[in-house]
Amino acid sequence: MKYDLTEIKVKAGEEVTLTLKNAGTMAKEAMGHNFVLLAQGADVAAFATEAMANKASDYIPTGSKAILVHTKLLGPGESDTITFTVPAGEYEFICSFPGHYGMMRGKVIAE
Ligand SMILES: [Cu+2]
Repeated sequence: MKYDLTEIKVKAGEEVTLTLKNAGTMAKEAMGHNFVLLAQGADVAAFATEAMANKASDYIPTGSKAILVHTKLLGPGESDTITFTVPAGEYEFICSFPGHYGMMRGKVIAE
């Protein structure tokens, strides 16, 4: 239960393509994973708590201002590709599946 990268360096202002693949074998309901990139200054713990209450939308609180971009919630062997562009700075990312963000988190560093 971890990302293979915990620090992702990107170029500020340039489009980034990111693919998340769930290399696990457990069912999505028990061990789904996603990648949620949070706005600068977002309260990670508060966001994760809010996300936990949003099972119906795969733990993505719809309309949350804390979310810059996110992948789908992935089951074993599934993958999803997203693109995003961010200004220079550091951005935290987490997996918003309940109980995962303590282990599954990292930073996107744009420079
Ligand atoms: Cu996860």
